[in-house]
Amino acid sequence: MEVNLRVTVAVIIAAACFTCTLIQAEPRDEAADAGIHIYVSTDGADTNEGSPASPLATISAAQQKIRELKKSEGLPPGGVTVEIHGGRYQLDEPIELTQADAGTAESPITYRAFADDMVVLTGGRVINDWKPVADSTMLDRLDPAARGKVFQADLKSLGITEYGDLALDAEWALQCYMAKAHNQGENEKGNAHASRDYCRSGKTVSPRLELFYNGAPMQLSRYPNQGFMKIDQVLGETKVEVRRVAGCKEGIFSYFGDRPGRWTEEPDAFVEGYWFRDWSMQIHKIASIDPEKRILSVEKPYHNYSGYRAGQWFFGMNMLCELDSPGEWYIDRMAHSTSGRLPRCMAAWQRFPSAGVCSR
Ligand SMILES: [Ca+2]
Repeated sequence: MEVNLRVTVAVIIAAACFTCTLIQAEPRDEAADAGIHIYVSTDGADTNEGSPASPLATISAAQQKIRELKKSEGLPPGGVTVEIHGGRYQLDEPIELTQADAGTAESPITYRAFADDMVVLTGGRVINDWKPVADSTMLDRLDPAARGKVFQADLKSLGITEYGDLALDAEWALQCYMAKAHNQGENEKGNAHASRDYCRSGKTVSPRLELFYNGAPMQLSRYPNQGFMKIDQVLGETKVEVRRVAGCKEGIFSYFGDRPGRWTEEPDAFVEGYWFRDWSMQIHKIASIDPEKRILSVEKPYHNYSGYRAGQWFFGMNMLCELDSPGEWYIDRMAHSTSGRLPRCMAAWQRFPSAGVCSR
């Protein structure tokens, strides 16, 4: 969204890949009642001393305070307990506890919710600033039935600048990442080259965005709204045969019907499908569509489990033109590229009365 085109928004949202809730363990740890207590509150400030009347604002500040204590005076008998008051703590980065944060049997370090408070740690963002879609280029792309009912939000203004890759197998990337973290090396199993490459790159798990409202995930816009389309014929050059079932390696195929003809102006469209086996799913970005010949090609990496075969199932996703039912949403990531066509935004059907949360 370097472009100053005020598009925006829509809907609700959001998400929260990295959200957890802290509750008081039962029975209460009596040992943790001894020693030093540091208090954290959403009403606090990191310049405060961390006392009940002057709490810190972040868990990271408490962590730093404990590290400094260990280096200066050392941990006291009974250790240190971080008492976190109830509320929603939005994290820009993960909280990492290392050996530097360890206590001892005599002086343990404990992080816990204060009393019976509900503490939520989240990487998600609340989106309150929804505006009706008014940009003509966006309105033209919307299904007539959806015009006037879709709202948009400017993500950059919310500090959300990472949009992830829908084609990345996030679950596999997570498994890779965890295996590396535990010095188990790389597991070559899996069905997505992109995920392996991502894992090898040393990055963390895909920050793919999701949108939640009232704790429920919203549906990324799709067609059909239920069920699937089907591959008519596969057209790749490299033929494959798996247990007497024929297909091809390349993601090039013809389809039934005319619907994909609407998708040609969508800048960030994907298809999700079970391309060869009904239990092996993969998401691809659409590379091209020939509406006259009814041929669709996907971007590499192609499906790594056998390829593609006639009669298999798929559906289109993340297209503004297919945002045509309540609860669907769409993300425009194109301003992230050099084209800078539109501000990065989310759009969704229906204005929600309260905030949504967008994961990052
Ligand atoms: Ca739809």
